[in-house]
Amino acid sequence: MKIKNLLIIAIATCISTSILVLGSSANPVLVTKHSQERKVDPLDKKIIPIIDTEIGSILGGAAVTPTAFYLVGAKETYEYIKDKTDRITLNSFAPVANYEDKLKITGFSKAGENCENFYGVALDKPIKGILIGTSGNWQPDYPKPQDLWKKQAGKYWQNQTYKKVTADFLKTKGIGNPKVQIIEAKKIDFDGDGTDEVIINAAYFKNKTNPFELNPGDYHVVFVRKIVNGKVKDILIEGQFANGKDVGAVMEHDIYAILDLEGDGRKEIILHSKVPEGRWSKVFHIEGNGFVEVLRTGCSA
Ligand SMILES: [Ca+2]
Ligand SMILES: [Ca+2]
Repeated sequence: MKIKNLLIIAIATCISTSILVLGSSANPVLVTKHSQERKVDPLDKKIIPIIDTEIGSILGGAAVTPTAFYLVGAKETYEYIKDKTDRITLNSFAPVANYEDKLKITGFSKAGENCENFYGVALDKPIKGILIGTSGNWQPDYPKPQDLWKKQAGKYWQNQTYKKVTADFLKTKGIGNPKVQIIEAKKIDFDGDGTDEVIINAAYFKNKTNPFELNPGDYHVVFVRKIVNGKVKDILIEGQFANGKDVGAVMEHDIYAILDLEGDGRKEIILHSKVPEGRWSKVFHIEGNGFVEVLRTGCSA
């Protein structure tokens, strides 16, 4: 059985465990793995590039071998694709999926001094979004996240239940009397267990005129509310809390995309984060009942 078929079966059956044994013992075993800059079996491996054109860089890659598929970092992806660009075609997968628009890589650019995992990419068309190589033979055919509240300048979600949930979570992070401002909220089944999770993005900054200084009570938080063993659990994705201990500049996050980047049936969160003089794209992967950052690219001034 070809790896292409294996991938399709894996996605169609929405695997929820990390190991899927297909058919009899004579058939291959499909294993999924996740970690950053992972050690890789080089045998017959191919790496499907994942590019974030908002940042203008390789975000990482989906590595496919006869026995595994998993995410790898930008450096490893760049090394693999740098002399194969004529054979690579990309589709836009998020925020708007557009399978018709085929894109080609026309060149690479060097990173500036204050960049992390930055491998700049030039394309033949000016498209904004997350692009994935088409040779992975999977499509993110999951239901799109349901927008409970869409981002609107100066307007916040007034749902009393989720305002209380957010306030209670902020209190656990040392924000005693939080001013709750929910910027965006989405519902989706991240891990394919049949139950939706809710992701909340909330922030309050008393005074943004000096973005290098936080005031007590300032915060920005992205968290996921998930049912774990019949009980709700709030899981921190990214956060900054001016609670007397955590200091820093104003940092803002956008839930840029929710997408299964490597086709293992679990959706990754792609956050865009910015500080006054820098911005990053970060990928968080659901692992058990938590989320771990697995990829990051970006630069500061
Ligand atoms: Ca779920
Ligand atoms: Ca995934």
